[in-house]
Amino acid sequence: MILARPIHLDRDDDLEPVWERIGLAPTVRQPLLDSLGHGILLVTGLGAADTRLLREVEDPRLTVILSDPGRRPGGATVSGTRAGLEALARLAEISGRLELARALDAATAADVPPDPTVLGGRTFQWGERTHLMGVVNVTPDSFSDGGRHLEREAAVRHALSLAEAGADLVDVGGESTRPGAEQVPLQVELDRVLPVLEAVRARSDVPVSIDTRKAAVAREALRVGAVLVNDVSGLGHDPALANAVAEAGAALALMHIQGTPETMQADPRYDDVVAEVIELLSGRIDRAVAAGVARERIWVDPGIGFGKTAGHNLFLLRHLGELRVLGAPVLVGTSRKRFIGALSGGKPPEQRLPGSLASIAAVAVLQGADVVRVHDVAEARDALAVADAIARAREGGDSWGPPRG
Ligand code: HH2
Repeated sequence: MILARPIHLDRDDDLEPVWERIGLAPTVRQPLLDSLGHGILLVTGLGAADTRLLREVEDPRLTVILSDPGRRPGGATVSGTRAGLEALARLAEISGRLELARALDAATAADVPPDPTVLGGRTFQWGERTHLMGVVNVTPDSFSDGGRHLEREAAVRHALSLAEAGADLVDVGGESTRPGAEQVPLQVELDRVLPVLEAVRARSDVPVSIDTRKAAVAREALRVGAVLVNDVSGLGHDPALANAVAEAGAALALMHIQGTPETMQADPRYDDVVAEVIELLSGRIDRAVAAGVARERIWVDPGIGFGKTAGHNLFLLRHLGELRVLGAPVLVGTSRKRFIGALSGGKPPEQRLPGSLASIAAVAVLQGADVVRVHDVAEARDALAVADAIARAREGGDSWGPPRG
């Protein structure tokens, strides 16, 4: 697969207010943006014809650096103005290099927020702030809160309190997917989650997602009012899950995992973890769409801790924005995970809140995530309010001195 990833992509909204501040007319600003907006793309998976096309580029707006000639598949970095990168995509298109053209288009559009997702009565408008998915584990053995909400009323009360604290949606799960966890029989999982879903739907209008790998659980959960299926196997466990989502017109979160929860932490290995996560998710999006799921209702998740070392997790979080080439909202779950305990001196799950908040603030400032999946919604809400405000503080106003005129 040819993959073009933005290593760096200037955001137009950094430059606009500066130019407004110095009094440049809008008609002058746009051509300037086209000539100055700058990007560096990493392009991998190139065939011989794609490499040839890139070698022959003679555009003064672009610098192309190609991998060693003998390397297959080939790679390149392409840097230059936005207008130059867009012109290269058109050149690839008219030269019949359609996969390269599509990859370049996806990379240059990576800073455009995906279309909004409507879930239940709520519209999730991407790009404006980081949204919160609150975790409700109806399990005896989840790694951080196993057994606390196994009883139906405790789980329902917990879900309602997360909604009250500001969760944009709550994610109900009846099977732990912690490293080494064994599968839960279908009927046990159904008995855990269905009564909770029904009660939450009856007592709140918060959208509810079902965290399951099983099509039969997804189907029943959607029937009683869940609006999104969160599949940590990314359709790798039960392909019929996509049909259940399609039939209900529901939304689908596809997570990346290497291996299965039983085995995933044995010896996770990647040559290029970001590329491999993007490529697998891209294939799974196609699989979901082929089964009838609406493309604009699919979210993606890199699967932090699912077949990854601490180093893989950190690198993925630092480069999370590159998942934007998939054109889908990005969901990420770091809350209380093992790498956070390790980084904070070996703390157990119940002492990982400060580290968890730091991780969501970091991804919010880097603007890599649209939704973060957390156990501690009230605390996360405050952390994100601050981090999102810092990330978006580019409106001009006092920042650029006293108003003109
Ligand atoms: N992490 C867990 C479970 N589901 N879903 C998505 N989309 N992304 C994640 O990172 C993710 C997830 C693991 O956390 P938790 O539910 O608290 O633990 P357990 O699997 O032990 O129940």
